[in-house]
Amino acid sequence: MARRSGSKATRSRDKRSLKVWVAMGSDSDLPIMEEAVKVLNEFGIPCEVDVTSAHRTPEATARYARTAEERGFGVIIVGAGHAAHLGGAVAANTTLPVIAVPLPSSSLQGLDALLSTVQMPGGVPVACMAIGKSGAMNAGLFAAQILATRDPELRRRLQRHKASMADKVLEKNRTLKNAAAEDRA
Ligand code: C2R
Repeated sequence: MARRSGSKATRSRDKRSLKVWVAMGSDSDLPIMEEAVKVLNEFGIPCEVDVTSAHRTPEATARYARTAEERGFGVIIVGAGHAAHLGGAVAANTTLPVIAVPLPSSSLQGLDALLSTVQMPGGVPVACMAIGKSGAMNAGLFAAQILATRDPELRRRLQRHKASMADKVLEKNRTLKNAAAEDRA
């Protein structure tokens, strides 16, 4: 499966912008990995999504990883559940940064994927996020932060995003305090 993000923001960004490759072990991973794609779309970062498996399609996976840089990708996000081999197998075949999301698809609810992803042997780094949706969302943000090191406009958008997140928490706290004050009155 290959898909391009198509938001207005994406189209208006510099054509030379590096893309993010979002790879997942199965189409059953898509509902969670969509969180990463959503974030990339929000920030106008072009991405392509593929289902590929180090276990089931090892040669295609290695080929995708080896050619990622020449195909214009700057960061790779990988999502896999069960005995997750995908992050390591991709990282073994590229020097691009690989961000992995362990997915809760097995009866061990992601603990298996977390351990197989986070315990990489020295020499083959994989940046491991949290299990599940938060991890997928953070993978999108982390990819944006990596790309922002060479894109000041993207960095400003990330700063605005952080400030707006803080404003929302402050607003929630104000609402809570006001409700408590009304209860006391
Ligand atoms: P199915 O739903 O297709 O049976 O897949 C996938 O990421 C998925 O969460 C079940 C789970 O198997 C995972 N999978 C891997 C790899 N390939 C598929 N962990 C891999 O290469 O690491």
